[in-house]
Amino acid sequence: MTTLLSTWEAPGEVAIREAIARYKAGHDLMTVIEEGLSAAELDPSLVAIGLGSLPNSDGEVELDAAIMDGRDLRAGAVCAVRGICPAIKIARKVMQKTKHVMLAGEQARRFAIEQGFQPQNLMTAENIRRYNEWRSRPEEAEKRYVHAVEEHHGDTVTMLGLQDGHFVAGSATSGLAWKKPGRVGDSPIIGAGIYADDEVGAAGATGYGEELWKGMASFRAVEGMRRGLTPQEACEETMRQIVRRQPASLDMMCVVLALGKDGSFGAACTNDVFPLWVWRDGEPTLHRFEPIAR
Ligand code: SD4
Repeated sequence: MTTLLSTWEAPGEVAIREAIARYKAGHDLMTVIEEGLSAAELDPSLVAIGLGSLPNSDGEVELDAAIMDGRDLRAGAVCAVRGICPAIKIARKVMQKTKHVMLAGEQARRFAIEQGFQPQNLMTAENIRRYNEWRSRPEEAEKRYVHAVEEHHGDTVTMLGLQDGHFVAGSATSGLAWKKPGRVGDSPIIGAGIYADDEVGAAGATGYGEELWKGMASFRAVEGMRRGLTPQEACEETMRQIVRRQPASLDMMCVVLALGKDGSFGAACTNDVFPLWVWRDGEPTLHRFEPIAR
């Protein structure tokens, strides 16, 4: 039995459709997730992941990505990488070719080039236009971006996959738009943005990374399932804990999602409706989760 999950309506659909195609072509689960995320990163029309995504306050796109293998807890991640895409493929290379979990910034870029990745300009006419607009009216433009997230154009793609008892989790993002250069969110952090353990299940997070990281959202949700909670219960417990200890997260979009051994899934969010793509067979379906009660 195979189940794939992918976050957010527009980028999640690009990712899950590519992942399904790779699955049908016979690829292993990690490649399925990697290629799904890569497709979203390489699509310049998606303004918040990979090529053409919204840059930091210097006008530079900085990418974060991570992948984790539930079989043996191997993981690879990169953060704050400039000018190379897709970051998820660099993350997988970190896992495969080094003894480390994460490489950062300029040295991650250097590693990627050593591995044969080509540097490229990740700014497109559209994200230059948005950046210039933000620079000219920072407060207004920032508000509009926050509105865009609320309208479900969410950015980070977090994918969870289950195949015959084996889990893989992956994430790719350019982080928050207009972030401080060098800022890293939850997405590439194992335990915060993703976690996978074949003993239990997998979980991921998306939304305001500082809150999700402080709350260790993904690890907490997996550990909830280890204690016997369903994925939905584990996500709700995680989000309630985050809200209890970090009340400001109620007013931000914070999401945790989880996938259990029986293929059941769940998600819990604050502030707004969260769209999640789910595929088992046939066409992927979009599920919408209401924010937890205040
Ligand atoms: C971050 N968690 O960098 C990411 C952003 C995100 O939907 O998930 N946006 O904080």
